[in-house]
Amino acid sequence: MKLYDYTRAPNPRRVRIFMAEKGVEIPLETVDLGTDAQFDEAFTRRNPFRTVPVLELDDGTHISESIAICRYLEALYPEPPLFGSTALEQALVEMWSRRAELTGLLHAAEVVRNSIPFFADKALPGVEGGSPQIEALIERGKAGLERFFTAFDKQLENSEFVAGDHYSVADITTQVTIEFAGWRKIGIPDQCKNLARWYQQVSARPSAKA
Ligand SMILES: N[C@@H](CCC(=O)N[C@@H](CS)C(=O)NCC(=O)O)C(=O)O
Repeated sequence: MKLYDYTRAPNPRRVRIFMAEKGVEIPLETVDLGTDAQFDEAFTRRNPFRTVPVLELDDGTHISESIAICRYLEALYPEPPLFGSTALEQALVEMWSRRAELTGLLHAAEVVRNSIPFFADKALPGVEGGSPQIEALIERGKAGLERFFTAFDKQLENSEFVAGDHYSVADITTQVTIEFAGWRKIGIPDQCKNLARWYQQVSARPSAKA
């Protein structure tokens, strides 16, 4: 197996953290997004959506989408379970993972991709040219992130981890979302003490270095 990766990018980081939590090592190959290597013909054959991460299997199969890759690794390496164990845990992990992606990561991407000059005309990932930045989306993304911080802070008031008592893939997406928002100096609001406590805790895990 081989993972097509780009160190700075948030989505490949989700998979690297997941691998570190599992204690799984997979060779990494960098796709340099800084020089638009995702648009190369060879990489486009691996993932027509032209995004990283992509997991290449030994039989030549390619799996993209961070959560699909994590699910595959979960099936191969079930311990420790990061998608929940019981039916209820699995449903709660799914619920909070989707909330982290849809109400967190997507808004962070809205802010970052519509404001950094490097993404001018590349505001959508994997789309080569013709996707201009839209200034209004920066404000909409910031408002979305405020709602995300507040909602996740509330959840963490009585819960050690995002989806309950156990660390899970929902924690990983939430952690990476906060890091990504930090690219534009958007931090956890002062009043979100539970979220700050949790963030300190997950950032101290060895997997945070992945
Ligand atoms: N939904 C995809 C998103 C993948 C994605 O957007 N990856 C970014 C890096 S974080 C990318 O490859 N961007 C390519 C580009 O900017 O053109 C996933 O979960 O893996």
